[in-house]
Amino acid sequence: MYAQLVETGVKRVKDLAEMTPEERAFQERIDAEIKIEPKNWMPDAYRQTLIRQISQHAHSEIVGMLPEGNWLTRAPTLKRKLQLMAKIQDEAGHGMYLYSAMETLGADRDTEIAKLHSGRAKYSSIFNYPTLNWADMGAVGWLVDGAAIVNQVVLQRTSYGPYARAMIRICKEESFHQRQGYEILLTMMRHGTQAQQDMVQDAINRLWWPALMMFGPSDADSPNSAQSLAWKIKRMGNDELRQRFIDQTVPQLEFLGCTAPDPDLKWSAARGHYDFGQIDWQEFYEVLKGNGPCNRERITTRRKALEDGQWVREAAVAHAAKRQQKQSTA
Ligand code: FAQ
Repeated sequence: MYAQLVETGVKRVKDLAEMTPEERAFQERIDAEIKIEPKNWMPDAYRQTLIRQISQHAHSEIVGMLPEGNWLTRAPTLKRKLQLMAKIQDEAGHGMYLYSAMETLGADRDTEIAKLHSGRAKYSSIFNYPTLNWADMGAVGWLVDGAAIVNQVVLQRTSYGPYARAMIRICKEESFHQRQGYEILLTMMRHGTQAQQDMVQDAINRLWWPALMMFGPSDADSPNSAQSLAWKIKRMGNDELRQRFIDQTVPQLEFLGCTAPDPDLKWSAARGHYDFGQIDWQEFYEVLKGNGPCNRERITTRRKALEDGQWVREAAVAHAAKRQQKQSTA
């Protein structure tokens, strides 16, 4: 995969002979599958790539709470409400582990969050789509967390130690999220009315393609993949992961009794994979530019949350300072 990308010249990656002794020792450590830890020497571009990816990942977890938070007051039963609340709280926790992992690289949390709020930092495109009915809570869990797991299971082996370790815990929780989502849909399909079954199909129709976009542009168009694969930040390319997700998901789709909004989706015995249709990359890049259905709403909500919480942060700092003063005079 990595060799293919380098050959296609997507982005030229230095070979060992061109590296400085420090860079060579670093690459050899990575090639030997030894994790890079915060105090180890690392090329600045490796550090910057990780800060970019981990901060985007953290922002995605935090912004990702919003489409589901929208449904907390309308969950159909107490049990569903508790599950949804637990899931959303898990996502907040994921954001916190990831911001902490990012800080081990010397990045400042407030600075990175300010970039999100000013529209300069990216977060996953999927969270710029609305959640219109209760079946969307099932489809988000099944498709969005499902896609997130496929991507994150391989990130458990990423070369940077704190990121890899955060992923282990996150994957365990994402797997519960995926199952609760699928179970919502299965219940609606098996025991629901025709209207509820239609809601499931409608949710899948709207979220199917955006879920496939979560894996990022095709490797041939990805500016970061070749170097990130060489540094083993990424362990598999975007296309390979997308294909893996489709192959795992289609049998679950069939078991639900639903269809995908893709007339080209069919099993290819020759490839041993499902073939699928063209992704609308124009839509993807428009969402990245801030022109998705909910981009403005999401950022406005996050900014308001920061402003509304200002007095709590100030009170916590004042309380800590007072306690410290008491302790030092005791
Ligand atoms: N959305 O060269 P590549 C979740 C950007 S967590 C927005 O391929 P890279 C849990 C990319 O940043 C979901 N931007 O980039 C949950 C780059 O921009 P830049 C988040 C995207 O980094 C569930 C440019 O396009 N997961 O869902 C997207 O090597 C339910 C070129 O792309 C992660 O973040 C996109 N979909 O590969 C929470 C996993 N795709 O910075 C709540 C970790 C690409 O050069 C509810 N991240 N871009 O200007 C990764 O694995 C990678 O960063 C990729 C992108 C694969 C996302």
